[in-house]
Amino acid sequence: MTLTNPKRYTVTAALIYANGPIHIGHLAGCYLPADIYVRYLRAIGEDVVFVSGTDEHGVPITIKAKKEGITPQQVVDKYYVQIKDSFEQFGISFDIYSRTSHQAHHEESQAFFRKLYDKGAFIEETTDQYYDEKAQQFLSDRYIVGTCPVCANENAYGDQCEKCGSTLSPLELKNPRSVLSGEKPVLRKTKNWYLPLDVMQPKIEEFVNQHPEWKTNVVGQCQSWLKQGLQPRAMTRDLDWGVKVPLTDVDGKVLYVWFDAPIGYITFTRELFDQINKSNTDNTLTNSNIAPHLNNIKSNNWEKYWKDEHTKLVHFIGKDNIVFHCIIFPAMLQAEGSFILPDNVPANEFMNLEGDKISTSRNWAVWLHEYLQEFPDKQDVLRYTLCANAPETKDNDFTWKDFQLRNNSELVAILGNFVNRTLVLTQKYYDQIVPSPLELSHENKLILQSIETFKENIGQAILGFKFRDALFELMNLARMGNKFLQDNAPWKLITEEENTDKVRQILFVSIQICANIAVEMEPFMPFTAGKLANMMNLELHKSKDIILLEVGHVMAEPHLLFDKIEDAAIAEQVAKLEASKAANESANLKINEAKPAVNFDDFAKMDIRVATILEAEKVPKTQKLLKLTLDTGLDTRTVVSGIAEYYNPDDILGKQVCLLANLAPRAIKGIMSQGMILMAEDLDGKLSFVSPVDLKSNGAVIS
Ligand code: B3M
Ligand code: ZN
Repeated sequence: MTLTNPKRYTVTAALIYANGPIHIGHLAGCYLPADIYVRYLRAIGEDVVFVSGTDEHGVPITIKAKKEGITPQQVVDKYYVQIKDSFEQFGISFDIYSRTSHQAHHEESQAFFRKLYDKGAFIEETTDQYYDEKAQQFLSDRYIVGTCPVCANENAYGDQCEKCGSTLSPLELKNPRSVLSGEKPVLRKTKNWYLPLDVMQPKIEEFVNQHPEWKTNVVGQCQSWLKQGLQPRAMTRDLDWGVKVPLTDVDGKVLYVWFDAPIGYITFTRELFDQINKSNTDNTLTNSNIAPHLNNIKSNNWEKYWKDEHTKLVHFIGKDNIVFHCIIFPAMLQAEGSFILPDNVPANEFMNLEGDKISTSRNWAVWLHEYLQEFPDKQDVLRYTLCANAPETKDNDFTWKDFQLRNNSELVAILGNFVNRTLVLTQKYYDQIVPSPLELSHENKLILQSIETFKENIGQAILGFKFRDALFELMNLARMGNKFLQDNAPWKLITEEENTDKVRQILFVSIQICANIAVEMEPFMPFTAGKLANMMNLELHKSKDIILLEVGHVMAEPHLLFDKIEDAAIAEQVAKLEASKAANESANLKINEAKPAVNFDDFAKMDIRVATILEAEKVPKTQKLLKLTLDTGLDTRTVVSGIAEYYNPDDILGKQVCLLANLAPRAIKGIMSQGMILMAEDLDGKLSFVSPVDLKSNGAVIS
């Protein structure tokens, strides 16, 4: 049962770990749909706060710090700024973008924990946990990897298998190893505080069952969890990075990151209101992490947004966060008792890239900060492509070809073309002034009325979290406009005196379609909407009705809304991805292990000398072998060498090489080989000669 006619909305977007930059998968999965939803709510005048920030605790942060040889604080400081800036430039319109490392958040989540503790909501348990003796540290969550008991993926994490999506606990992993040292961990006893989700299950189930309207993928995951039966889950960890457990006599323990992170939504809402209220008294908005849309924040009390049952709480997340937002966080909220529960959790599936899973470690991603540099002023093209192709019901694929196609044959050819023709013709015939249609024909009236239907369809789809459908409907409005212009061809009619009335009507109607496109496109493509509104001298004011520009309204100079993206720009992006694939492949090659030490006498037994290749020919019926005749300084001799795949016989004549001259002779394919040419073997197995630099005498000894 969804809240009908909510009084206000609290919309959150997942608190991403501050351990790396944002990529298109994050945008498509969570941030773009959230932003479209919120922008639409604002446009229709709703009371809404839009809250997000970075998750700065948890093992992913500390692992990144170890890898880079810096402190966790340095990691989160670096990425918070980068992430916040890219979101801002991409037009994600948070009212606040904050951080879980703020003192206020530590206090908020400690108070939350304390309240549950005092109510007796936790069970205290001493259990065996994996411990890395070398690193002297308990291993929770992502500090431990091993084989997934469900799908046999060898690199499953202690909390989750990314291959099959199973949620795990470290003790379930087969062949566990420590991420810190690679060693097999041992078991040690430690005390932690658990939420008895098994006992809490009936209430959680009741809550989930109240929401059959949630997206199928979300309901599906919840039901499969509930069916398996919930297990008690530890809400504390033996770690030194995070929010300290607010109890006496507990050292080296912090709150589980999934306990404190969702409380961040609450902390940040409070922080937003603290700052707004403060600025009302001293007239300054000092903190750069807030950009409140004050017209749409109609109360000055944060509690209205978290404790009033007429508030609709919506969490936008990616599918890997479903259980935490639909089961664990609601269970925490139920146990606490004073907060509302989420009304909807519209989780998307994953966006892949060029047929392959997006991966930070393999650098297989389109990074937002790079995109913004390489395609400045094209935020909306990416917003459009990601929304048109959003992974709403299943995983989807982003390709650069599709990006180009969507820009060139949809944005440029349909939307841009329609708007441009309308505005350029109006400029040409009527000096940018909305012409009087006199009396509108029946057909024209119908067209104007149909705008209302488009508008309604778009709104319904957005409120139902069907953003692809909504965008498609917006494009249909542009398609209708294009067809209307094409069918009526005002550029032909204008030459005939008796048809000038018709031309005025056609352009009057087209202008109205353009104006409504500007309004309707704002949630999806806010930059272009702003550009179009400027060109039409139009304020994108809040209105539930369609807008009609008055006769005589003067518009500004028209410019192109979109331009074509050329093949070269796309080829550059594809080449960049190919380079990262190649880099990965070579990084995956393994260096051979070191051999045991030898003493000098062992080495001195080898008679290694410089020799020159006099003749070379392929050994018949073999792929790999060359028969070489060598001048060794001592003699002229034959050596068979497995290098035919790497060298042409003709190319190596006269080449100096190094020869192990006293290797016992042996017959290879019927040829007596007297020694062995030294070769360097590259990591990919490719062989190349080891040759003396500059030396010319055969028989020179290598020692
Ligand atoms: N930081 C996981 C993630 O970045 C986690 C989300 C928290 S939302 C409260 O995907
Ligand atoms: Zn698995």
